[in-house]
Amino acid sequence: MAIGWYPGHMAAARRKVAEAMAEIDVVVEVLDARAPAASSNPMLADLRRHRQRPVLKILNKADLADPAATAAWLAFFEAEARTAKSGAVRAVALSCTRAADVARVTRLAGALAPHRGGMEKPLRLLVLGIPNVGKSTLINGLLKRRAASVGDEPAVTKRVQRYDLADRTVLYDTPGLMWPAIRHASDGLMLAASHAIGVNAYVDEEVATFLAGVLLARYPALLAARYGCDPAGMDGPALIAAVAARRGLRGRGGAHDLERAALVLIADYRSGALGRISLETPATRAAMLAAAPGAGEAA
Ligand SMILES: Nc1nc2c(ncn2[C@@H]2O[C@H](COP(=O)(O)OP(=O)(O)OP(=O)(O)O)[C@@H](O)[C@H]2O)c(=O)[nH]1
Ligand SMILES: [Mg+2]
Repeated sequence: MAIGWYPGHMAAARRKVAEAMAEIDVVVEVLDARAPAASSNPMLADLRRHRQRPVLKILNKADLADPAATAAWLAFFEAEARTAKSGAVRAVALSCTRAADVARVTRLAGALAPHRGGMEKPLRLLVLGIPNVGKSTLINGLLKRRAASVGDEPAVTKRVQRYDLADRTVLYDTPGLMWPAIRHASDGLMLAASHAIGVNAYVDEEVATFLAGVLLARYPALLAARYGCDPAGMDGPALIAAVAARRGLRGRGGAHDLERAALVLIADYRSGALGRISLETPATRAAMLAAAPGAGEAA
């Protein structure tokens, strides 16, 4: 079943974001470094292009992502930026939970709007992205206080909120936004695995089976280290059964509790307990798009 999640507060927030777009200088789009393309909201890209605003793309949670994949994504976005027709694009990998990383953001964003940032013309930044990627964490880091609510679940922020930074910068925090229809099923699964989607909009075992497939293909050594299993020849369901066996997860009648094992696998990915993992690279994405029905995707 394809994953879709577009609750009512998001439709309302989309209108507010469209209004704010008219009054800001730079979009700061927070992406999930573990799935930078899947976490790029095409609806936000359209809003930005409509107003021709420059964008600083932050590949956030870089501490959880595979550094080699992140380097490949930065090169990919840099190449894309050279052909951008809709305002300047810069990409940077950060961890917004780290003060030193956050400290770089104002300067990077300011460089995209060199005419702004004085007493008369404050630099106005609109922080956008899908749910739970760290937008409010970034806002709090910039403000150096806990002004915005933060929490490890999607849709914590429900309204667009303005904050004034002392050094002549205006920040807008926004609710995490999804879009009405996710085009590629694997994108929905990556977003659910990465905790961007409300729990009622997906089935844990489906997400875990997809995640298991990615991990078996790309990170078998991390699986062997964490679960003491030999991943060679396993498929997704077999890995989930192996997790259940390893953790002694049994249901009534003594059978493996695959539902709890699915939750363990997802939690171990989300927390970084499995290691540093990226769910997609520019190469896996290109292969996915080439194989997709009606192949081709607007950049
Ligand atoms: N490991 C890691 N966790 C992070 C990072 N940045 C944010 N987080 C965590 O991600 C979770 C979500 O952070 P928020 O700042 O609430 O995310 P948000 O984008 O504002 O989410 P919504 O308001 O729900 O759209 C929190 O548990 C943060 O601590 C990071 O760089 N690394
Ligand atoms: Mg928030």
